[in-house]
Amino acid sequence: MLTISTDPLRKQQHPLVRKLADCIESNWQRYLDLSPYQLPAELGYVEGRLEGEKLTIENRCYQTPQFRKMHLELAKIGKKIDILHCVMFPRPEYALPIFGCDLVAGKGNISAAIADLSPVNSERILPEAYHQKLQALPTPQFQEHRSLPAWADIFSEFCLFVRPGSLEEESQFLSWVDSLLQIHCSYAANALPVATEQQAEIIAGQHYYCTKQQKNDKTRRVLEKAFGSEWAERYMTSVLFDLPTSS
Ligand code: 18B
Repeated sequence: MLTISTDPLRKQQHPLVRKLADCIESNWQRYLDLSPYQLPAELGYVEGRLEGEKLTIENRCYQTPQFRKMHLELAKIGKKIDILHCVMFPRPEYALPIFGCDLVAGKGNISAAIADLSPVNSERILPEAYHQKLQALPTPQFQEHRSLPAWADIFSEFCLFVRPGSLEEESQFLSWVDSLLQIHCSYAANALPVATEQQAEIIAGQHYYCTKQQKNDKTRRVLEKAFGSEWAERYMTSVLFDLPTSS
């Protein structure tokens, strides 16, 4: 078993970012058989400067028999902003949705908290087992839901995009993500590979997902300001949302 050690950046981050990172990793450890995943050299830990503030990025990346890449990224902009980004990309041999989560915490408050299990088959529907389990969960209650930008047609009907306004809402977001991960990781651990003919459809669905995520200007702008536009482009297409290839 691969043991996950805690990293230094996490200790300095917003409590919800920290708890969410711990929650993600404990679900990974509990249900899946992790091995390391090599990110492109020199992109594991990155430092830059953004408007006089230091931008630090720390990446953790694993793979398993079912997932080609499980990426957890923590970023910090000076004392101002903490970001958690996480995506689990299934291997094309498995008809599994993509788990994705992004949390942007400003000074004192969380400005954006989003989590989803996004279907990537041509019908764009989740497996029936997911549907049933997600529907049975208590609906989380938030004062402020945020509306999705135009590129975000990749998300499922269960996508949660909110601005948590209290500790109570923060813990509701955390337990919602914990439930998504339990459903997803336990199902994935027992999933069987699909027929070879179906893999092209899965690859196309993941391509579509990545191409859309690469259109997130808010993410791009943060990276561009600190590292320049070429670097941002390379980072978004090779670390955050790299396209799958057939195996
Ligand atoms: N993202 N996010 O991951 N993004 O990566 N994120 C923001 O309050 C970063 C994902 C998503 O309203 C914002 O408006 C940086 C995944 C959506 O137009 C900032 C990194 C998902 C929005 C960042 C990062 C995802 C959003 C603005 C690399 C979903 C709203 C915060 C570490 C599964 C977009 C705000 C909009 C917002 C930044 C979604 C600053 C730098 C996996 C939908």
